[in-house]
Amino acid sequence: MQRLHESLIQQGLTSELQQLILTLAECGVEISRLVRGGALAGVLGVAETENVQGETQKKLDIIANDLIKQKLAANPLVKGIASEEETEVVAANGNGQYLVCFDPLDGSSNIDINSLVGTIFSVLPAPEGEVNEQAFMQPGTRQNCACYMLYGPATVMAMTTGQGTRMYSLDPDSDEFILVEERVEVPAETGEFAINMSNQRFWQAPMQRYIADLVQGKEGPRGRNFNMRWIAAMVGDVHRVLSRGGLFTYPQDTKNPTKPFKLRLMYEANPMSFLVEQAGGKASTGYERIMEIQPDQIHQRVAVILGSKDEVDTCLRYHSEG
Ligand code: AFP
Ligand code: FBP
Repeated sequence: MQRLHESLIQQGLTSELQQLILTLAECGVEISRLVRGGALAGVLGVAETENVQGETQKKLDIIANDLIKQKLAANPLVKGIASEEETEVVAANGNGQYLVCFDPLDGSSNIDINSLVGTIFSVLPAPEGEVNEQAFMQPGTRQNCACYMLYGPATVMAMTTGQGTRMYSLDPDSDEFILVEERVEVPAETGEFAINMSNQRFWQAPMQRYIADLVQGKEGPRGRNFNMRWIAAMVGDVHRVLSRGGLFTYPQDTKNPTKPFKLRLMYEANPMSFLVEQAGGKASTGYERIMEIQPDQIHQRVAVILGSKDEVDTCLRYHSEG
């Protein structure tokens, strides 16, 4: 049985990166506790509404955001942070070596139905000079570490520093993450896909054709049946992909003409792409590798197609055909 800190030492990471990852893990342990507490912990409900005691309730995503901000700011290695819940990037410690981007509670609409949610982190090297949005404008290939915590029947953490993807499970007795899979491998082939089918009429032509062929199953050009799953929390869907393969996509759509993409590059698409690629999978927008995108805004959104390599390649073939 290997504990997280032992596994970080075994990977030969610098003591700084080890320390930072331990701080990220601590955030996961505390948010896990809050999620498990549910209504009893007073964390459900709408921000700024009053609970039965007349106290102001905060939504769990705001509580999780504040908790992570405090923990990261208290770690001298962190120079700046960017969160889904913060409009601007936040400066932390002037001499820090790392920038941390995060989604404090991914899939937060699931919280009120007691379903899967998680936290996603992406760690970048901090450049010299001031912490401003420009400092974060680095492609995903520059990430030092990516990880997510999934608060499900068990709390798990997937983590990569570029030496494969490892899976840990939280021991509820000791509150420690224990290594459960040293080398996660996403099978190249799959019979499972994940997409929000209710957006079908808004997709572009290549995705329309690709999904239509999957849904035809044995009788269609693919010649076999496919199963569909949708958790409505990217952490849950990506965790399934890492566990047993699959293709997950949130493609471009025209549902909201001012918002053609849903998922965020810096703290959703990039870290998940790093985790999936390090497990032998693939991640693309349909036209380019996600991790090679040069960002120009901290909250920018992208199309995401990721998962089992051969299936992603098949989907990309539909895109290359126009
Ligand atoms: P099990 O009894 O085998 O768990 O199946 C029940 C169930 O999981 C149900 O809870 C779901 O709504 C449904 O099956 C999912 O079915 P699909 O596999 O067709 O999505
Ligand atoms: P939020 O950042 O608002 O939580 O949106 C992200 C997300 O929840 C993803 O985790 C998930 O894949 C997707 O949105 C679900 O979208 P939909 O509401 O279309 O099912």
